[in-house]
Amino acid sequence: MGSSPSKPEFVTVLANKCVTSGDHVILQCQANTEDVTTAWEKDGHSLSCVEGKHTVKKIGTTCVLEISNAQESDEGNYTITLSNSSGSVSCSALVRVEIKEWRKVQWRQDEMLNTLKAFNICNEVPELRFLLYGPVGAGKSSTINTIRTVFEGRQFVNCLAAAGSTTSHTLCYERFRFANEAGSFPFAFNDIMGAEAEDGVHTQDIITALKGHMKEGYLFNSRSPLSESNHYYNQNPSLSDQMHCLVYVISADKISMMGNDFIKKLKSVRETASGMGIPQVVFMTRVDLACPMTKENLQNIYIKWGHRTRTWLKSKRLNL
Ligand SMILES: Nc1nc2c(ncn2[C@@H]2O[C@H](COP(=O)(O)OP(=O)(O)OP(=O)(O)O)[C@@H](O)[C@H]2O)c(=O)[nH]1
Ligand SMILES: [Mg+2]
Repeated sequence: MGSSPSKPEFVTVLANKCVTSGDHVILQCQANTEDVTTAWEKDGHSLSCVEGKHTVKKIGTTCVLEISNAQESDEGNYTITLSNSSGSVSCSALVRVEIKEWRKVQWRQDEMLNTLKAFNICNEVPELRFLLYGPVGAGKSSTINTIRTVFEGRQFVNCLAAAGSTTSHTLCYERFRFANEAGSFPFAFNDIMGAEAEDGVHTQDIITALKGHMKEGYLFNSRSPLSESNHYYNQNPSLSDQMHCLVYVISADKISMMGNDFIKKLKSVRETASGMGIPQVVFMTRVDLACPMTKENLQNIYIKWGHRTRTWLKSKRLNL
């Protein structure tokens, strides 16, 4: 009768890897005996080896998985199980794939801020107007607070920002202007109720505001849009009542949870704004809550989250 093989054990285990897209990844460990079979898993499922992508090897007691040309889809938790008739043992490692930075950013604010502070506007409109639009709790009010803090050079928390809630904290149409000792800046930001599938701001109200028909102080009603007979309806808006830029405020940590109803609303608003020739930008908030890399350093935004968000927007045919 032959003796049983030694129970499998690890002499060395798999190590976590953090690589850049395109890199060749080698995961390897060493067993205490050659008399083992190996099985690899990714994220709890048996690894489907793809030709030209994965290479599994066992050389003596060394067990290797090679992943060529690493891409974001190769990220995950890889597990190897060593087995023989005496038992089995597993160990795992995380593979993280960083996307190469796709946008170079000038992180110092001074130059941009000085240019904006010195910005002179023509006589036809006294200020450029920005309308903020996005889901409930996306950070619209906080964005206005932040811009005001940057312009006025002191912490500002007037434009109320709410802690996590499913209904909008901002209920009233308001305009925020900024000023410092030297005078006021020719920019004004309009805060509105969050857009949600049912209880949020009515899409028609966004269009009304874009066209300059909505007067400040109007209390949003998600069930019926502002009517032409309402006191807050401006019948003859001038160029300075209209919006000059539409800012989509989107929270990075909730972007994948945005429902199709909201996407439909967003598309309809976007079509109107584009038809009016209004420039549109996306302002991404809460990026610190989106992934550990941005929490650690916000400057990682254009490595990972910016890329994911751009890909997501493209998948929804929203190339903003
Ligand atoms: N961690 C983190 N929290 C943020 C950020 N921006 C906003 N928040 C928080 O998110 C919550 C919602 O922010 P608000 O500014 O009230 O969002 P809103 O879009 O105005 O929300 P409604 O008016 O209710 O539609 C608040 O608790 C903010 O403090 C951010 O960049 N990082
Ligand atoms: Mg708000």
